[in-house]
Amino acid sequence: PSPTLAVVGATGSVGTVMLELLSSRRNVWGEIRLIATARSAGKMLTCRGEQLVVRELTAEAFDGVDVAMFDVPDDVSAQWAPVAVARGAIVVDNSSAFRMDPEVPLVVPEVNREVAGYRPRGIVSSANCTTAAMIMAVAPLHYEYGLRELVLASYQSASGAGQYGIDTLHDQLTKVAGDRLLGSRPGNVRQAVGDDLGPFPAPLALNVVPWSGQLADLGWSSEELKLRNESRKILGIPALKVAATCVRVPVVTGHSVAVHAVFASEVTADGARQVLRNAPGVILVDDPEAGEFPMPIDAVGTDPSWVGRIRRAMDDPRALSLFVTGDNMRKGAALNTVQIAELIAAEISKRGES
Ligand code: 11C
Repeated sequence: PSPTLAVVGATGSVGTVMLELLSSRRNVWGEIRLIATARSAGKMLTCRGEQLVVRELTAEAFDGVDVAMFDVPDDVSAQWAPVAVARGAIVVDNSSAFRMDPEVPLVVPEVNREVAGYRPRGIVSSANCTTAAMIMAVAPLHYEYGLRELVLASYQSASGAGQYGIDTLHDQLTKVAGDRLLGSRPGNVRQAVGDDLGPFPAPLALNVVPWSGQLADLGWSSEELKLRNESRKILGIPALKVAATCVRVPVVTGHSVAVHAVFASEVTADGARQVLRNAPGVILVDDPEAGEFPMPIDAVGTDPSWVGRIRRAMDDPRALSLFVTGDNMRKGAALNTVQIAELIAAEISKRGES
């Protein structure tokens, strides 16, 4: 029999994309069970053309489940993933709760699928959305040239902060539309937007906000440290030098990263383009003359990381600058999690055959 899948957090914005993907990808699952907190239990959602009722998150909900995908806040994952494992499920978790646990593999299948099988805690973590988009482009370049250092600046969309983030951005855009003086006088955007900043620390409409996540050590944000720690773990370079600045921009969906990567050996822009043309899950969009750049408005709703603006550094023959954009709800979240779950489904099915 095909394995049973649970989707925990099925009613959230990433959960919604998970159900779309499960409806459109090759069907490897038997039963699909939708699970959410008590507030959403009882709702009906469509998956694979079937109407399914959302069950409440309880220990019993995991009975008979082979693989459970979690997209819930960190504290909910921390509490409930071990419960699902105790009930016999393998958990694929998209929160940051377990990503840096040495006994939990952190997986981006195109890059390090081989580590997904070693999971002593029964949990596999899916990478942070900004890391996932960026690493898809950087990993193949690392295998070719030997990565030494990353300097990153992110341009993260509102949907990284969930439906609340999307709603907040749209509400603010409505408030600022039409007034042509907004943005040309100090404070007038803040005044027009008002006090409702949603999940962001400042108005996002007509602005960029150099902040995402929580305050961590020495002024770094948690999101910036995730980029550093997760890149090191996924690429298996524990001492990789990484300096990241994470910035929220008024984009609905699609996280972008400006990457400056320093390698052990000399690089060429054409060589890098060739590597990326052949890389799985990457689309090369690099023709500035024709106005073709990787941009969130084009990448939204697609699976790959879009890469372009590839240049060799003027002052260092071992360094490349490039720009990456990906749909943070897909490769950055739902898609990567579904891909990992599919790897495990294949493992289970193979075991069943032997
Ligand atoms: C954001 N990247 O854009 C965050 C959201 O570690 O999975 C995802 C947080 C995470 O706000």
